[in-house]
Amino acid sequence: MNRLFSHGKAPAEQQGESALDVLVREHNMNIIEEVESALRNRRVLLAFQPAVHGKDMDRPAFWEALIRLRDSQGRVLPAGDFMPAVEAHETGRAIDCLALELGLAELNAFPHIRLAINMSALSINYPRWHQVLERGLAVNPTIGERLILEITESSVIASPERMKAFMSAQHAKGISFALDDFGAGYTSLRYLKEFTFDIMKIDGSFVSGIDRDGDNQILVEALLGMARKFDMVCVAEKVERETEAKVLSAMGMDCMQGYYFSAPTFHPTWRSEPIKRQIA
Ligand code: G
Ligand code: MN
Repeated sequence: MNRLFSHGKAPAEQQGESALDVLVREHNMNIIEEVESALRNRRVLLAFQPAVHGKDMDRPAFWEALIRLRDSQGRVLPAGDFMPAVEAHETGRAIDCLALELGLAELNAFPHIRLAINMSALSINYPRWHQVLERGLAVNPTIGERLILEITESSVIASPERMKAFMSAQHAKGISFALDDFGAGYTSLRYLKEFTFDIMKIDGSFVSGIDRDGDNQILVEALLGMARKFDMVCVAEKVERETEAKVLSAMGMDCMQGYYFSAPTFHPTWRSEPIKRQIA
C-alpha cells in the first residue's frame, strides 16, 4: 500500500520530508528496482543514431550508441527515463559497464564502424568499467581508435584532476572524447580550456529552429568558433528539419545528428548493408 495514503505519517515524513519528497523518492525507488530487474535479466539493448558529415549528409561520420531498457511489460525505456534516478548509484555504474560491453562487442563484430558510447564521469573510478574496457580493447587492436566516449558536461566536474588523468590514459589508446550537450551546463567554457575533448556536441536547445532563430544562429556560430579554436570536431545535436540542416551545413558544421537524419534504431545499416557505406 502507498504510505502516502495510509493512516498517520510515514516515518520519513516525520523526519521532515514533505509529501512530495516522499513521492519522488518512492518513484525513484521504483525506477531503480525496474532498472535492476532489467539488468539482472539482460533486458538491455543499444539503439544507434548516426552523426552525419555536415557537407555530405548521406554519410555517417560515427554512430552514437544509446542504452535502452525493456521493462517487465516489454516496453522500451530510453535512458532519459531512468538515468537521472540511477546515475549517482551503483546501478548507474552497472549501466555504464553494460553499455560499454555491448558497444565494444559491436565494434569488434563490425570493423568499419565508429561508435560513441555515453558514460558518466562517475564511472572513471569504477574498476569494473576499466576491466570491461581493457578486455574489449585486448580482443581487437583497432577498437580504441573507433571508440568515442561521450561525457555530459554536468557529470565532468566532480574531480577535474582525475578526469584529466583518465582522458590522457585513454587518449594513449586511441580513444576520443566528446563533450555531450555542450552549452547546457553552467561552467561549460572552463571545460574547453581544462580538458582535451576531441568533439564538441552542441546541445539541441541551441539547434532547435536555427533557420528562424537569429539568437541561436549567433550562439551556434560562436560555439563553432570555439570548437575551431580548441581544435575540436563540432557536432550539432537534435537536428529535426531540413531547413535547420541547411543552415548548419552552410555555417560549416562538421557533423549533424538528429531525427531529420535518423531516429535511434535497433536495426543499424551495418548489420544489413554492404561495407562501403559504413566507412566514415
Ligand atoms: O544526452 P544525449 O545527447 O546523449 O541524448 C540523446 C537523446 O536524445 C536520445 O535519447 C535520443 O533519442 C534523443 N534524440 C536524438 N535525436 C533527437 C532529435 O532530433 N530531437 C529530439 N527531441 N531528441 C533526439
Ligand atoms: Mn550523447
